[in-house]
Amino acid sequence: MKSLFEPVQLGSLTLPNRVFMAPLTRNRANPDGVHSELAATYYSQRASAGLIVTEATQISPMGKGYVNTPGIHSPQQIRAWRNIVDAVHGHNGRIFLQLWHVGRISHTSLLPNHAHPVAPSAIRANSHTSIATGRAPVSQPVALTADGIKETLADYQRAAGNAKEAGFDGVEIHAANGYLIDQFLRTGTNRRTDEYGGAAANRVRFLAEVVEQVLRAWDGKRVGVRISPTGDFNDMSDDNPLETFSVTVARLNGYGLGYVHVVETAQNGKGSSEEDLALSAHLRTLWNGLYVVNGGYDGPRGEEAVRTGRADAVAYGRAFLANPDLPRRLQLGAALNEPDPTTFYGGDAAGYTSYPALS
Ligand code: 8OZ
Repeated sequence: MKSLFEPVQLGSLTLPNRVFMAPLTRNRANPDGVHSELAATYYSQRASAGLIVTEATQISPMGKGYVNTPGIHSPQQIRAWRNIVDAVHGHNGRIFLQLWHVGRISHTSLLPNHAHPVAPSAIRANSHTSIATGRAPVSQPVALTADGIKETLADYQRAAGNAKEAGFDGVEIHAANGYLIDQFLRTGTNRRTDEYGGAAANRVRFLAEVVEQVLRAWDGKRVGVRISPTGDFNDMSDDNPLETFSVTVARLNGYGLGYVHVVETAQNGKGSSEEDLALSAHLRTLWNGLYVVNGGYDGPRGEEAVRTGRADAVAYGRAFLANPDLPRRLQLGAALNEPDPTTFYGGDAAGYTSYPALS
């Protein structure tokens, strides 16, 4: 019988427990996507996680979709991340960078020369983002050309190399929540008629090529992929999630990756349905690496998922945001600090580095 509080091996990396910190967008980098010292404090406070997955981090200027999110494409950004990684390692932690391209979920005011966002197909999302002046509907995207796809893949390769330069222990490819890779995967956003569209085997091609770029810099076990098979955030839909994501997971099996990280909730505020959990349980049977689940887990449900073998690890978002010492609290069954949604996105130390650990 496994427990949340037992170590697990991720290639050559020993994770001391299976309580992961989920990626959390916090919008506290500067307008150039460079983190401050405050982020080093925030992440190092949470170093007792089995694994920290950073907030989503844009691989290129075109990959940005929200105000004040960090990047991993400029020397200043890499230096700032290096400082954060050093702080986490100084507290005996392990940290993967989440590689992000938002695709159509962006706004012309955030992009170089007010460019339109790029996507597999020119379908605008019924969705909002945050820009310098506040909340705004996302802009009309343009469909990526064949050359545009090649350039984007090259951006992934550079960003993966930059993550290595910054000293990260690995990277997680963000293929969830309605961003660029997910837009390729699902039928609602992919109407392409070339080899990147149509059958599921074609829709998964872009993700597979991203993985291949990332593997030029990283050993497979140091790479995870995050998917959200039943997520509807960012106006997402798919005609057949079972088929789409079975083909996705089967294709990923060929690369010897460290883990898949499955967002099990639709993010419509309803939590995980029986259907969400059944699809996740099915994908687990198809997958040959570690299986990480996420979405509204508390301590007992997380422990049960690991004990029953439904998951190898559980990623906690809101709970980790509000409890820097979450693994210890879950193990003790201690009370948890309540997350404050008014300080999730943007702001300063309040609601970021201010949550107390148990004394
Ligand atoms: C919340 C706000 C902005 C971005 C995701 C990167 O859902 C995000 C995100 C979440 O994956």
